[in-house]
Amino acid sequence: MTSSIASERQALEARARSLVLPKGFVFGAATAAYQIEGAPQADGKGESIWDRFCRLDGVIADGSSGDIACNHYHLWREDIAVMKDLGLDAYRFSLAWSRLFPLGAGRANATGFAFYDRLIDGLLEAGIEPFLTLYHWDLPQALQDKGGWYSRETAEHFANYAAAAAAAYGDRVKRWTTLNEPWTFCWSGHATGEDAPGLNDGAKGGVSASHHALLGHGLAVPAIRAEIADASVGIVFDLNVVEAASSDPADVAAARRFDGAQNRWFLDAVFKGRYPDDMLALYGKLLPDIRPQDNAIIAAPVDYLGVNIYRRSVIAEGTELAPLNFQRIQPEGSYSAVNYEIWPRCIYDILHYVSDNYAPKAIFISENGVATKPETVSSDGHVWDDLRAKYYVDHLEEVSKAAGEGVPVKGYFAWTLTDNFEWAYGYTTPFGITHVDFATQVRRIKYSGKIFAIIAGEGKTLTETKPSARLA
Ligand code: IFM
Repeated sequence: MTSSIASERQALEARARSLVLPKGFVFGAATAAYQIEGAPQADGKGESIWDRFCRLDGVIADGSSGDIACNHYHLWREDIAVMKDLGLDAYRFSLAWSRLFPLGAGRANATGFAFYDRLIDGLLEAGIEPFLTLYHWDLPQALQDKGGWYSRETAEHFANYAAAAAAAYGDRVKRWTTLNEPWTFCWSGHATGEDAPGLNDGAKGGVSASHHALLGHGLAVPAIRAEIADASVGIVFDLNVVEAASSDPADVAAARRFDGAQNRWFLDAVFKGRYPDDMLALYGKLLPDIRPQDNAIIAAPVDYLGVNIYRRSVIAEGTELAPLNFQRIQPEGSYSAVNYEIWPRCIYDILHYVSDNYAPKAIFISENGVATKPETVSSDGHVWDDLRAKYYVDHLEEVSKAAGEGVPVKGYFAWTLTDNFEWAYGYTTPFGITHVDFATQVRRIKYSGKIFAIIAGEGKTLTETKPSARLA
């Protein structure tokens, strides 16, 4: 190692040690069932839309699937040991709906329920708080066969599944997230077909799926509360900081439409009880059947908002996804392996955007992280992912700044605990703070994980939150 690399690392570690965050701030890492569990048919699990989608030719960059992934279904104890080594306060994971209800509704699968019992008990024994997500994209295929998120019945089945999960785990799990990233699973799955179920139905598909998914969320919130009196229930959106590429009115209007589709559509529905008027007018005939009671159902009060933030979107007028009609402009800068601009300020801006416009009671950064090309273990036995290590410190400094200004940000989850199956990218763009050798399933904490452990453990200075001049 050259002396300049050594001194850069020392400087980064010093920055990690001097981060200031509010008292009680939660540090965790996040995962999703299909991306890590493997064992798609074990112990009575039913087929999910991702099990089916990955069988199609050419949809996954390296032709892979989540069939084995991190084999977390069998190696969950090893993963809890990694979390302990990282000093995590919390672990955000999702349930595979089709492990609990192989057909999505009806017959429950006791062995599927038992798997998450073991995982939750293991986390609690290790002193790690479970943050449970009900839906991270793996709809039971049997429900897809009946219309999936185009059908109102899927929303009702989702609420029943939420109630059953809450009844089973609510004595030990208090933090519940209904949906993870409806924008992505609705639009990439139904408008462009890049993700499961692979439907290419344009904006009509994205809008219809998103309304029924939000309806499912709204029905699930009271269903969870009915089972768990002290539950803290929220939803996770993938939000973008949206900027117009120029002051040309056409670009400004395109940026507004993009912000409307990705951010305001979801935030307005949950926090203001109605979809934004400009987007209702824009979607017009593409809208599904939105019934009079739906707005109130979707706006069931939540205890927190989870924000997944990966990038800013600089938008110009274009031809993508009519009637959104936009194109992405790539400003000069550095980009991750999935071509997202690395721009730490986005996390500060998005925290203010949601806090200033929607005033959620609490906000968690429920995912933030960076993809690289596949990494190798160096001769000294380490995985030196300096870019990712710096990414975390840079982004957490922005979180610290927003928290210091009074934004009620209560925690931060790294995406992701271990390298895993990155959807259409397969295993070509790892995001983990822990390296996985997929041939041997050996886990090895990367340099970024060591930096994260400094922050999560010994490093952070916790302060009482100061009221914000900006928010007062
Ligand atoms: O891997 C995904 C995750 O499933 C949802 N949020 C974005 C991550 C990185 O692309």
